[in-house]
Amino acid sequence: MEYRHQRFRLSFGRTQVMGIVNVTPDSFSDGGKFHDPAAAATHAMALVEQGADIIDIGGESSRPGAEPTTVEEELARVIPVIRALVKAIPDTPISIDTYKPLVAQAAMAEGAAMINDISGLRDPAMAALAAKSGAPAVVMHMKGTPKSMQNRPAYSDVVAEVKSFFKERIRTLTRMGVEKIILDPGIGFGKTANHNLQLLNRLEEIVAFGYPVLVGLSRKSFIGKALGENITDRETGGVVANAIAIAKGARIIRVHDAVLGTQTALMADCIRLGKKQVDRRGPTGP
Ligand code: HH2
Repeated sequence: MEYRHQRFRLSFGRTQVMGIVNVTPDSFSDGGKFHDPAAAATHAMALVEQGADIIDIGGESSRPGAEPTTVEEELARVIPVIRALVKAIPDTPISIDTYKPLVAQAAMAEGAAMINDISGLRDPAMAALAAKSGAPAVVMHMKGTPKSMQNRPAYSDVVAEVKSFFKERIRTLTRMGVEKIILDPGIGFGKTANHNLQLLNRLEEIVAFGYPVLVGLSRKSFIGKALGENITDRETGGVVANAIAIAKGARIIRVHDAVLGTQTALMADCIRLGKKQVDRRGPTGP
């Protein structure tokens, strides 16, 4: 399966690595590091150099308890970075991590080629924008909002609830003309560590919808919780979790560390496909 948009081709024969660039002062693992547009652009170029296929730019933290950012502030953070990157890395699709249609629209006017919406395109204006532009759109499941989502999240069956959310979203969005849907269970968004583990354990059930599945688990707290109280380094746990997600059918992994991410994708793809030399330089670009 592949999604073509403008000059880009996202081919899901191999796992796509999405490198995270948070242009925020308060993101949970790298807040403040790339707040300056020049630092963010340099970091994005390094991620591409290390093998990232897609760059995901976000201007508002969605960590638990985070306060929303205004449209003006979010635009001021992300637009200069997108402008710089469209020139510097024209072969790499830029994804805009926002649930605000005005931010997505401005980002796409500057050359962003993909929408990553943690609210699952619940705002009809966002769905309309995805339909009109034809851009691939990540539809993520989140229970509540970042401000409140970790206040005792409860489900009778988390996987069943996420699946019924996707069922409704797919029906509504395809009716509105959104074709290039990517599903994301939303690891850590209104979920306990056990909920996250159940979603990963039963990821095949989400893959069964027939759309590409993205997982964003990099450095999240369920890894630290699974490995023990004092763990500060969550990278090894993230590599294992991403590899298992790929084995279960995930085709995009969203990562902070592109060296580890591309090695994970390559190794997991080699085993999954039963052959070496999976072409990591295969097309996502022109
Ligand atoms: N996770 C985060 C942000 N955006 N988008 C998708 N599709 N899936 C995710 O799991 C996801 C996401 C949170 O991680 P991060 O960007 O590192 O932190 P913050 O939200 O604090 O900026």
